[in-house]
Amino acid sequence: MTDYTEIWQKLGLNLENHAGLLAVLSEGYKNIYLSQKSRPKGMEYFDFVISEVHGLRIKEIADAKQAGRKVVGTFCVYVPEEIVLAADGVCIGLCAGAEVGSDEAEKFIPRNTCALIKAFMGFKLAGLCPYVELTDLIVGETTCDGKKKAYEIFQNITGKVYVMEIPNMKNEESKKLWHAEVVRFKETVEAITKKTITLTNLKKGASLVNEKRRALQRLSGLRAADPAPISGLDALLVNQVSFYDDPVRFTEMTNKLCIELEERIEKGIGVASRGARRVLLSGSPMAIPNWKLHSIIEGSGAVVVGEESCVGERNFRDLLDENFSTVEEGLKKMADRYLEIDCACFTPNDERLENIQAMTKKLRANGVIHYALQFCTPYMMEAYKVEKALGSIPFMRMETDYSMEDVGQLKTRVEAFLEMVK
Ligand code: BJ8
Repeated sequence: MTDYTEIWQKLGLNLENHAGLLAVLSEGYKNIYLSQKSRPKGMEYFDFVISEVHGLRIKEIADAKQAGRKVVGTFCVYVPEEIVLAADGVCIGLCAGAEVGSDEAEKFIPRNTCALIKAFMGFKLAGLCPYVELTDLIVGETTCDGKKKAYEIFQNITGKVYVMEIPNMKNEESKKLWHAEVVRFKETVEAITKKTITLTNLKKGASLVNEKRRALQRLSGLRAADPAPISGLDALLVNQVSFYDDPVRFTEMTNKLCIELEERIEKGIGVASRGARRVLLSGSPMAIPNWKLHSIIEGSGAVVVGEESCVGERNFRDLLDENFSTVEEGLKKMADRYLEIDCACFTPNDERLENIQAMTKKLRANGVIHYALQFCTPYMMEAYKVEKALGSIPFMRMETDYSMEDVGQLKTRVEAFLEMVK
């Protein structure tokens, strides 16, 4: 195995804690992922990516930086990746899905902050995130209150935070504001990368991101089959990796996986038996390595067939219309495309309800579990409307965080819910 200590050292990581983190991650992965039965062979690539998540991928990004490319970190699917790629930058998601560095984070932010925010602060403060260290720009957004205020503190800590103003409504005035924000972001990326975004490279960026979205849409569509050709755990992993991996390679490997899944469907091969209970998960995003709920549900004999989440459908549902003939027109279409995203931070947000209904139908889900991270007010609040919109479809809400303390309790609730779904 390659030794990456030198890179980690240069990035200023806490080597002792980092070794501990990798050991826990690798053990967890072995128990949750490698123990699954009947996995598609195409998942070997994603296993490899995880085994190298702080290794080879970090080296690739460090090499790209050496070659003069800039690295942009993001926390939200509203940030247009196309713009970063158009300027030959590297775009990476910085959300974290493990309870790490909470004590450190709680010196800056309240205890009752959602786990996702605590984790990205904690990873940085405990010296455990090579991605944050590699970034030239960290893009925040005015979505939920927790993130908005945490970015102010994160700016004090890192000195490289830039915030995009995301409106709370989708009226004409909000659209204008958001369009101006997309233009401002383009100018910021140009200034950081010292590259001009031309029509040609904007179209290239748009095409790369759309291809990635198409591959994820293809994967999502295949999960409608019964028996399900891939576990929810594996599909979640592919979605999580989409935020870190090289986009061209990721798209190629996801499409390759989809070819294998198509063959499986044709032969009737699945990860669970035909007629197994099918669950749609809806709500807050699940960043790597947050595999907790999928693992509980699939460990109870059901299969997760979709994620109505930003680490899932919300990230790839809409393509960008590539039919534009000026940079200005491209940015306008981009602003429109991103404002279609149905995050619970918006009001009203009825399109999310329609999307959940459509997904439930398309994926032939027998029940919906609404997942909200504790203290994630937008999603916790919206659960009420989701339940109403689903009518007689079995529905359960869950609120949890990244700790493992409530696993037993959640398992009992999931098992009781699955009885209803039968
Ligand atoms: S578009 S869901 S990625 S904001 S879980 S930090 S909302 S308290 S992550 Fe999100 Fe963009 Fe919306 Fe998607 Fe706040 Fe909730 Fe925590 Fe969250």
